[in-house]
Amino acid sequence: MLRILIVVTCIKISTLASAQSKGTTSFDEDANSDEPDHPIPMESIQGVAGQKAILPCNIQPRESNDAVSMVLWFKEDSGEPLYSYDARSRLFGKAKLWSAPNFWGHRASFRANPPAQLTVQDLQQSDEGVYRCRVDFRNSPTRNLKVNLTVIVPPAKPIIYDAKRRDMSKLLEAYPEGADLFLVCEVHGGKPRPQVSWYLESQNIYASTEIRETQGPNGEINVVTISNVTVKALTRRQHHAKLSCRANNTQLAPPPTTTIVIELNMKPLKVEILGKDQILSAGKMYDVRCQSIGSKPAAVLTWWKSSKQLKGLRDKKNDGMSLLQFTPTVEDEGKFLVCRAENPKLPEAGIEDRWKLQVHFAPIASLKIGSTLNPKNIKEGSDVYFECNIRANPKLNKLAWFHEKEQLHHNVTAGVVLSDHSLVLQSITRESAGGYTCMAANVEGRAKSNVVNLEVMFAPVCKHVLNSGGGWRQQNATPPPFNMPEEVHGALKHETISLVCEVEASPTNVTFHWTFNSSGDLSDIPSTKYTNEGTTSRLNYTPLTDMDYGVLGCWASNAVGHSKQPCLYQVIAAGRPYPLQNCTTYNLNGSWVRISCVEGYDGGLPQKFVAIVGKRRLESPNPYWEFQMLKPAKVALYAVNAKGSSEPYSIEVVLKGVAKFTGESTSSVDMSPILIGLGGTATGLGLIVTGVLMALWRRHAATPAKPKPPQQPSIATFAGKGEEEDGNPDLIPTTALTNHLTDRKLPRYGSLPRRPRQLEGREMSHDVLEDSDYPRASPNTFYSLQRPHSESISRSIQESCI
Ligand SMILES: *[C@@H]1O[C@H](CO)[C@@H](O)[C@H](O)[C@H]1NC(C)=O
Ligand SMILES: *[C@@H]1O[C@H](CO)[C@@H](O)[C@H](O)[C@H]1NC(C)=O
Ligand SMILES: *[C@@H]1O[C@H](CO)[C@@H](O)[C@H](O)[C@H]1NC(C)=O
Ligand SMILES: *[C@@H]1O[C@H](CO)[C@@H](O)[C@H](O)[C@H]1NC(C)=O
Ligand SMILES: *[C@@H]1O[C@H](CO)[C@@H](O)[C@H](O)[C@H]1NC(C)=O
Ligand SMILES: *[C@@H]1O[C@H](CO)[C@@H](O)[C@H](O)[C@H]1NC(C)=O
Ligand SMILES: *[C@@H]1O[C@H](CO)[C@@H](O)[C@H](O)[C@H]1NC(C)=O
Ligand SMILES: CC(=O)N[C@H]1CO[C@H](CO)[C@@H](O)[C@@H]1O
Repeated sequence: MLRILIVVTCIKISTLASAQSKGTTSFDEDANSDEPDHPIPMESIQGVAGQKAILPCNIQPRESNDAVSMVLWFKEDSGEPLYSYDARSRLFGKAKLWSAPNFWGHRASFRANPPAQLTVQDLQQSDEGVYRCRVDFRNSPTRNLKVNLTVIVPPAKPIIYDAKRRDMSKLLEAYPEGADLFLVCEVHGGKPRPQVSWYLESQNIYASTEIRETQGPNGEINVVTISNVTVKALTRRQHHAKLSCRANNTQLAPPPTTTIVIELNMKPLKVEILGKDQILSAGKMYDVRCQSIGSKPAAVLTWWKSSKQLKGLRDKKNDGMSLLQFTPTVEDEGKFLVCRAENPKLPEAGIEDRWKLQVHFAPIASLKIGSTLNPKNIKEGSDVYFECNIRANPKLNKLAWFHEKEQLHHNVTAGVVLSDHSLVLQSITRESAGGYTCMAANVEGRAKSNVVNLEVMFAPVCKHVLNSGGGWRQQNATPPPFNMPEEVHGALKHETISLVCEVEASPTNVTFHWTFNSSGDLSDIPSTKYTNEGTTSRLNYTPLTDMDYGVLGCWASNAVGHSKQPCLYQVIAAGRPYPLQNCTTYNLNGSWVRISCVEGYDGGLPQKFVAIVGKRRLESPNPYWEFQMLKPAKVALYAVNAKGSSEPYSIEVVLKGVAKFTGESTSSVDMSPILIGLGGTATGLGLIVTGVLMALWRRHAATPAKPKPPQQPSIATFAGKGEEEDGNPDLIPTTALTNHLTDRKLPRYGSLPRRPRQLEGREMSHDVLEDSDYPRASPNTFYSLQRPHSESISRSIQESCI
């Protein structure tokens, strides 16, 4: 209603205005616009298909008192009106509107209010064309106006394909960082043909465009505008950037646009092992972490050590983090622990962080003998050195050397030189042999090396030397320079004694030879006389003449050399001791008895004394006894040495008074069973020998020159016998015996104050039982043992001595 009022007002005003300017307006010419000389003015109008278009038409009358009576719309040159505005009815504002139903129909509507225009809704392509608007006035001539309507058809929504012609709007594919992105945008239709352009975010990027026309199934022509774009070397800044394809063919409507979001796979930017500054201790477990950033999808972290992969634990909370439980070993010192970050989608773009491990550990020492030395050929006197090879971190603060359990100290005078990591031993001795170790220590701990056994080769040395016995010590003298005659062996002529020579040597392959030194003359013993076994040589020696008594030397040699000194054995003429003499007994008090005797010749060897009282056996170093007796009894007294026992001295002990000396020395026959019972070592052979000896004795006894009582052996006896036997070589020279008896020494051999070890060792088994081997007769018999014809006897004596 309001609008109508306004329209009415306007028309009144315009009517007034046109009345005032009547006759002066230029519209006069326009009134005859139908004429060909006056072309009809034309206005160009664009409209977008589907939207509305506004077709202007000036219906203003030229004169104010004039008014529009009718407006008609025509298309092109057609005479049929499409639309009409009929204001011929008097009521202004009640004009009649009509639209050709087979053309615009309801889509068109005319507005008379200035600016007068025809609005066409839902524009269609067929609406395009040149329209004429004819305005009829009441008074003025008719006016014609043209409108050239262009219908713009917007293109279809662009479709973006990738190189494989996959529709990118339906695909979410990630591109590797750095790759070139190639995309195709296809736009169907559009009139006029659209301009297809690409935008990265808001920035236009150049893209080539082409147009293809294809024929549809119904013969229609489809136009496709194609634009290819290449985004070179995608950078991580372009991750999630919007890339759009726009198809623009008009300003009147927003251009159809398709946008995709760039998805990138990005390589890790940084990887870092945390806590690389720490120093590790071998054998301890550490948690080592590695962190990586910048990768999409999250980097896979792997651990490596010397191109060997270690198993790490993936941190579940944080994808870019990995934990390694690492226990370094000694070997890891100086090695690199590597953490590698890799994008599984971009395997070639892995990056690493390296950690040079510093592993501290207790030293590891390994000892070896000097490399220039042949450990199998080290001789006494040579110089050796050992090298202690040490691995340690941190540095050592101590290095010590040990020989067996004993620590070695630097001592140049003792030939022990410690330098750096080596030990030098100068001019080694046998004692240097044994196990060597080095021991190293640092803050992490200490460690001993392996044991290196040093073998020292040395020339043979006698195993038993006098020096160890200490005989010289008792004399408070200086030690002998080397091997003194260690063993004194007594032997009768034709008696074979066994001398055992044992040496220490390295290597133990030893050869022996024996020499005999008599009065400074050295002679070799034929090798048939001795047998060698390992480091032992056994010589069976039988002195035949006086010249055969002397010092035997045993010489040994091995690969290193000869023994410096021989092992010496003194062989002296020796036999069983002489019987005791002048024994007396004293009844001390009650049952206590003392017996003392004068000792006879010891046979050349140390002797001891034995009293047999009933079943008791009383030993004494001196011919002196004190013991208890309950009733009177016979007592047998013997002197004993390594060769055997003397004839017994029998005495009847009477209590309360001085005993009566029976002088019976043959009572040993009665004693014999007792002695057997005591000793138990008599052999059948011994008894047989006894028998043989008895027979021999009888034969001797038959000879006229035997007047001396058997219990009274004397020098004269020996001398007389010696003369009788007429230089019999078996006899000990009188002079020698005299010497024996006078000072109990063998000056010629320097008989020793101590008792030979060998004898001491055998002492206990050596008792008066050997009487069974002993001839029950005078000392003559004793010496007759030395006769050559009694070799078997000699042997049996020897056997019993062993
Ligand atoms: C109408 O306009 C179009 C484009 O704007 C043009 O091509 C055509 O020639 C015009 N028609 C006339 C009759 O001027
Ligand atoms: C665009 O890419 C397509 C498919 O790769 C190709 O066939 C076409 O020739 C390209 N056009 C231009 C103008 O590069
Ligand atoms: C769209 O195209 C028209 C010409 O067809 C041009 O004038 C206009 O600037 C374009 N608009 C855009 C946003 O490209
Ligand atoms: C060095 O060795 C010599 C000989 O073995 C010894 O007498 C001396 O005491 C040693 N010196 C030291 C400092 O041990
Ligand atoms: C040492 O003795 C062994 C066997 O007992 C023998 O094989 C080796 O050859 C000997 N070596 C020497 C140097 O005599
Ligand atoms: C042999 O004995 C004499 C003295 O009895 C001695 O001077 C000499 O050194 C000895 N010879 C050897 C090689 O033992
Ligand atoms: C043993 O006694 C006799 C007679 O009493 C005596 O002549 C002799 O010298 C004594 N013998 C010893 C070695 O004392
Ligand atoms: C009872 C007594 O006087 N006994 C002594 C007898 O003599 C021996 C040896 O002198 C002593 O040992 C006893 O004590």
